[in-house]
Amino acid sequence: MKERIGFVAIGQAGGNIGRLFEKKGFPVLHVNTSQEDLDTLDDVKFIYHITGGEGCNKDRHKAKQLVIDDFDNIAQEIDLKLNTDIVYVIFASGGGTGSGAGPMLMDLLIDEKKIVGAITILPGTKESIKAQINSYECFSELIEIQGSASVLVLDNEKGEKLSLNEELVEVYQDFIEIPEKHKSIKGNIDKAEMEETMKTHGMAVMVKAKEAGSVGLIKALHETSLAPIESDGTVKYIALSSKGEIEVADIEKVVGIPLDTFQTYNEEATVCMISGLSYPKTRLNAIYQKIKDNQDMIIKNLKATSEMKLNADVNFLTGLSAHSPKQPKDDKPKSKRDIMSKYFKG
Ligand SMILES: Nc1nc2c(ncn2[C@@H]2O[C@H](COP(=O)(O)OP(=O)(O)OP(=O)(O)O)[C@@H](O)[C@H]2O)c(=O)[nH]1
Ligand SMILES: [Mg+2]
Repeated sequence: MKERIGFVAIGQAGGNIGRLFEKKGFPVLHVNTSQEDLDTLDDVKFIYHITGGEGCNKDRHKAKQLVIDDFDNIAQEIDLKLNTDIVYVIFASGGGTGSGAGPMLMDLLIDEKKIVGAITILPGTKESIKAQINSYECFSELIEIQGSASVLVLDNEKGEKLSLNEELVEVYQDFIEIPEKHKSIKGNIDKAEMEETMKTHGMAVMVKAKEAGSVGLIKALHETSLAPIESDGTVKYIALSSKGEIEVADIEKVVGIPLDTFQTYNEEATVCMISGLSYPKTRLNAIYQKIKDNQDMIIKNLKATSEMKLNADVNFLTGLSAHSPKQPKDDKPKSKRDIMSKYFKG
């Protein structure tokens, strides 16, 4: 399965996670606006420095503009380096480069008929207001991308960043290996079922439980370092290799009733992917609330250095960016221009 899945790792966090996937044997293209950040990835194979980029210092607009201006080269690089069925774009939502470039790049690649999922990261609750604002804006774009495949959301509130990276890549790798490694007369999961689960739109979780049976899996779902599953019952597929007997009905009580369940068995650990979930509303609402709670202070501080006004709601700081967007050039196909324009609304 590994050769069927490629990763575009954007920004610092994307790079850190991408490098781990590369070590596991997946094809990875590392993209950044900052040459300095790319220089920290001295052991990776494919690197692309976005033309004209000098880092984005948490400015999502800057990243978007750079992607617009260099999209043809980025797309060409992805075609050359990642000849895979599915592409996952990896980016933190709280920074500038990955957060700004990630959703728009996904949208543009989907327009090229690619199957595109994402691995993204929520900032910890104690991170800066700027990180929270970027994250909220990033998710508001991500949620609008109707044609995307599964989106895994790491939650930095759940632990130390680098350990979270390791954990995610390990469970991802274990999941991908199910068709090759786990075979049972009681049932198998084939590659088509794996792909169906991964290509499904919406948030997804992947967990691993050493403890056998339903109890182990339910505990893993509660303790996951991915964003928590909403209790609204939205779910499409469960793909599961169980250690011991797992009653799907027990899992349905936690995640809702899926359209289909693919199940096989093994003796080491339960590995499970659940896809077609809704986005982490509760967590995103808390981010929104934190921004709102601090809005007066932000406005006051920004007014002290800028005469411009703060826009309401989602595009919290639009207009205060030092970089007002240039419209995409006319030489791009209309669908691309429409997508690009969408990311500069507000
Ligand atoms: N889980 C995890 N989170 C990370 C890692 N590195 C940074 N972060 C988080 O990612 C956010 C910052 O994003 P970065 O990836 O550093 O930013 P960037 O995309 O390089 O963008 P700029 O440097 O602002 O241009 C913050 O919320 C950090 O906590 C990492 O390796 N793992
Ligand atoms: Mg960076």
